[in-house]
Amino acid sequence: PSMETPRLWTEAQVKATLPHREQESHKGSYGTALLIAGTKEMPGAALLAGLGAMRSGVGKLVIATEAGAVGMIVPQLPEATYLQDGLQQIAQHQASVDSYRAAAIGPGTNPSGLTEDAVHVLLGSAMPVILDAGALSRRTYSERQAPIILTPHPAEFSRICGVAVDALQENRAHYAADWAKRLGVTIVLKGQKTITAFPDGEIWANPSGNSALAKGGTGDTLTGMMLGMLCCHDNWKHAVLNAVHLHGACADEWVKQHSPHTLLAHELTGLLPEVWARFE
Ligand code: B4P
Ligand code: MG
Repeated sequence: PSMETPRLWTEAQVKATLPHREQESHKGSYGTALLIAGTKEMPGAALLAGLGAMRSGVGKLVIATEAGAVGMIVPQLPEATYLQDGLQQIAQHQASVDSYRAAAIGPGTNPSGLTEDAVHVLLGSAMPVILDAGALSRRTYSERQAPIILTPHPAEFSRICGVAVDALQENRAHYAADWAKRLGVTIVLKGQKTITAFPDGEIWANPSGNSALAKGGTGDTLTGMMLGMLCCHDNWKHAVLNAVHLHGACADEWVKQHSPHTLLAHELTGLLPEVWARFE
């Protein structure tokens, strides 16, 4: 296989590409994001992604989740609004997706026919779409103008491309780049030095982050952050790369004072305000 060598998306590049928040702006300027996440059994994933999105520049957030999850999310994220049983509503064309600036689907959801239908509806829209966790399955993608962003960890990527995790990990950049081109999507292959491979062949590695992130929920937080970033950046590639970098930078901030064993995913979004400010 060819040896793609990704460049690092550095702190300097993040600083140069983060968007400004204009004085004259209002919430409409930053769009409404749609997050399809969480079930009654896994409401936390929707909360973590919701916190990530609302801390990452978006104007408004609608969380499409199961009725049973709403009551748990509201006390910790009163700023969001809801589409109850939103997965069904969107999959069955009962709720329109026309008014959103970007969407993410998958954290805390199960792969199912309904999820496939909802993914299909989202891909029929003109907005950037992030597919994570329960929405990552083996499928092909038809040509569309707006970006499709897959955020698999190595086990999920292994299911998509049929290559064993060990072999994948030996040559992460190669496989990410290959499948980004084959599928015509952006692949954010998570883990140590997360690889971001764009369908046009551009490829980057992320220098931030550490083993504190090896814990349930941190991926859901990243998906939310990326969703928010897509809404406040003009350049969608910068949004993806900056989300990955800032997510890792929050974990780096954590280990300055705390053991890497102890991070909780929601604490990443607790740290984000001060970490982000240092990049501005
Ligand atoms: P799932 O049940 O699918 O996990 P999840 O809900 O997706 O968890 P979450 O969303 O919080 O974390 P994610 O990994 O998306 O279970 C995962 C299964 O896959 C498990 O059986 C696990 O063992 C396996 N698996 C996961 N990662 C694997 C790997 N690298 N190799 C082999 N098997 C693996 O997101 C985690 C976030 O933390 C990402 O942003 C990631 O980049 C970051 N991160 C994790 N470890 C890191 C590290 N050591 N250094 C830097 N960043 C790290
Ligand atoms: Mg995950």
